[in-house]
Amino acid sequence: MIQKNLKIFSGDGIVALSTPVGRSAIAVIRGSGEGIIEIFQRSLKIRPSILNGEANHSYVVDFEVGEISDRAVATIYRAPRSYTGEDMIEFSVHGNPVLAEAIIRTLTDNGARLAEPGEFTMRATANGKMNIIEAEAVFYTVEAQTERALKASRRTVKDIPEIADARARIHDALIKLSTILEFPEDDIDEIDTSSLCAEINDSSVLIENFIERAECSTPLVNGMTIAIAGEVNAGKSTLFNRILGMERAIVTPHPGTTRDIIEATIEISGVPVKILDTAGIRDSAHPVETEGIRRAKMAMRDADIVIWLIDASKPITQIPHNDENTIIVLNKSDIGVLEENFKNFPDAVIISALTGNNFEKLLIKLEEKFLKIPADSLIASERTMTILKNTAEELKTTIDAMNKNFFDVAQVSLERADLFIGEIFEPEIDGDLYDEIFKNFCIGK
Ligand SMILES: Nc1nc2c(ncn2[C@@H]2O[C@H](COP(=O)(O)OP(=O)(O)OP(=O)(O)O)[C@@H](O)[C@H]2O)c(=O)[nH]1
Ligand SMILES: [Mg+2]
Repeated sequence: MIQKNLKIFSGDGIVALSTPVGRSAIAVIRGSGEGIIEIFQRSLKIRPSILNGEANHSYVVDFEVGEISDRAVATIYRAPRSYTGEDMIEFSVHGNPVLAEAIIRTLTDNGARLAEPGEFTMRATANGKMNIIEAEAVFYTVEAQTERALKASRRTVKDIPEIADARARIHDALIKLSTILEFPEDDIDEIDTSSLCAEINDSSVLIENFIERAECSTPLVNGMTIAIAGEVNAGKSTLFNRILGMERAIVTPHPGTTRDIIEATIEISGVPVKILDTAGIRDSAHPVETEGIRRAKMAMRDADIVIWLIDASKPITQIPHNDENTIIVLNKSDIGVLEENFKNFPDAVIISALTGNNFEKLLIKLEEKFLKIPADSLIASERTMTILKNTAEELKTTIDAMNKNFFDVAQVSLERADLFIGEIFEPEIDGDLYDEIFKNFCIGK
């Protein structure tokens, strides 16, 4: 079943390389849509024929592309029992990019079209194989950089029934309320509306709970950037190396050692974190160092978190960068912290990047301040969050109106809640939705 309102999708035969481009054990070329198995059969001269291949079966076949003959495994899926809900084929060949490209070129020369990024998943959504939250979870699952992000994306799929339950309750309540309002001769005051209110309330609780658990999951998906900044010689590169657990950046006693920004990605509390080591900030006439300082300032501006490092054994010469996204760290505690630095920075974390003393405390502070993500967190896109928040808002209005016996008002807002949440389960698949969700997927997904 293909929806009428599709602008960019028509169920025609599409193909794409579904494995990464490059050399690998196997490359998988995927096809979906009307007549796709026939296109593979004809253009690749597949033997024995797979035209009558059974659904969910794989066949070892011989095929030809130009003068190349080779062997492949063809897995056949038949509509509607496939990922997209259409006829599909997955063609596994030797993982050579030249071969994969030749096959795809032959297929597109013979009537197939190159799939747009995410088009397979978009077709799955259009054909009712998955709802919007599930489709987005496909993206988050593929993109997850940490085990924690992966778990959260799969947990989200597992919890979709809660949102489906909320939707069913909203729908049910709307029908009941409309029935009540259709019979004005009955005295509404005498009608027991408490079960109706309970139903609306329950759906509201389910949705609010989902929103709350998905609210702070952005760092799990997008990761965070931490810039280590401060005066020259404060020990920034030493701290950078300690966080990484390797001698990545050059450390010397000469002030102004680091010029370029050095970047590395690690995982802290299941969050992918990009750490930047930057040039020490001071007044400098040296053009190379000046450029380094300019870049350091840009990195500080763009980072989610700044660790401003101070050599605590000396008086400071720069006013520290300090805002709600900054952690001030007094370094070189092994050679002593000046009284004035203690006094001026009472909330600072005091460490020795050289010996590692108190390093754990810095990590704990980072986690507590910026990386607090609930253990049962979910991942949802901004778009889904807006839909859910709009639904929750309408439900609140409904409950308020019900409590005041303004049943007409309640009906209008309940209707709106029903429409909002419907966008998750029966989305209008069009170019806008494609741009918002599927465009960022890999080709072949
Ligand atoms: N005693 C002591 N020395 C440290 C500590 N951290 C760094 N140092 C020393 O301080 C000097 C400068 O360290 P770096 O890590 O290069 O400092 P930086 O802030 O990156 O310096 P620039 O790149 O020049 O801005 C080196 O000699 C380090 O060994 C520390 O915790 N204790
Ligand atoms: Mg340095």
